[in-house]
Amino acid sequence: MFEGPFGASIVSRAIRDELVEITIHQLRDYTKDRHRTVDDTPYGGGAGMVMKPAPLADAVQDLKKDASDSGQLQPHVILLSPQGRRLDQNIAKELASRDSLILVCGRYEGVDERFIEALVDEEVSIGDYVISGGEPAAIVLVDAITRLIPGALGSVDSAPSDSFASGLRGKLQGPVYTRPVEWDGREVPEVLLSGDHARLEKWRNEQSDARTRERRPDLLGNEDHKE
Ligand code: 4GY
Repeated sequence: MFEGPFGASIVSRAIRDELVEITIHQLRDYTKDRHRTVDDTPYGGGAGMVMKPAPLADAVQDLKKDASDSGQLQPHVILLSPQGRRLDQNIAKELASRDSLILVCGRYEGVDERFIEALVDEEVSIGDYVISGGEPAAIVLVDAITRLIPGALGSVDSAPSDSFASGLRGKLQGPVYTRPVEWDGREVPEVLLSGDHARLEKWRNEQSDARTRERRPDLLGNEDHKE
């Protein structure tokens, strides 16, 4: 599941350039029984299966020990789950500032609560919907974090929200256009061709405001995006 997303574009370049290091671990490698069991039926009944605490705990403890043995800081342990703190750009920034993370991906109906209590530092959600496992959520989180690591974005990929001058500061981006100047009877707004920098900046800001008011009024009037 990770090969594609981590093998392409910004994340793969960041790995190549040693700006990030990502290792994948198979939970079944931390089981001790012949069938490599990672799940079991829920106590109290109910549909589906629950992830056993021991393989998860052994995996996390093993990775923490690796960190200690190599003189690194203790990793911050995150479980991707809909019960977590909702991911936004501020949380991505906060996590990007950490030395290392262990992202735990659950499956089935859930993860035994005792593992969460004992070893998970926080739960993070990528949104209010259910997906079949934590892996796609981990991929989203890794992408959001990697983009924030200095040097990870090439000159072609810009970081508008990093710039105070032209940054979006918690608002939506307005419309963008490229060539040709007329397509399918539709024209590029004249201001973009004018070369008038002050007018352009003002227009972009107005477009951004209007779109945010219309589509995401919840983003206006909260200061959460400010540093
Ligand atoms: N939404 N945000 C999410 C998710 C799958 C059962 C725990 C989400 O982050 N993760 O839906 N994850 C569940 C599946 C075990 C993870």
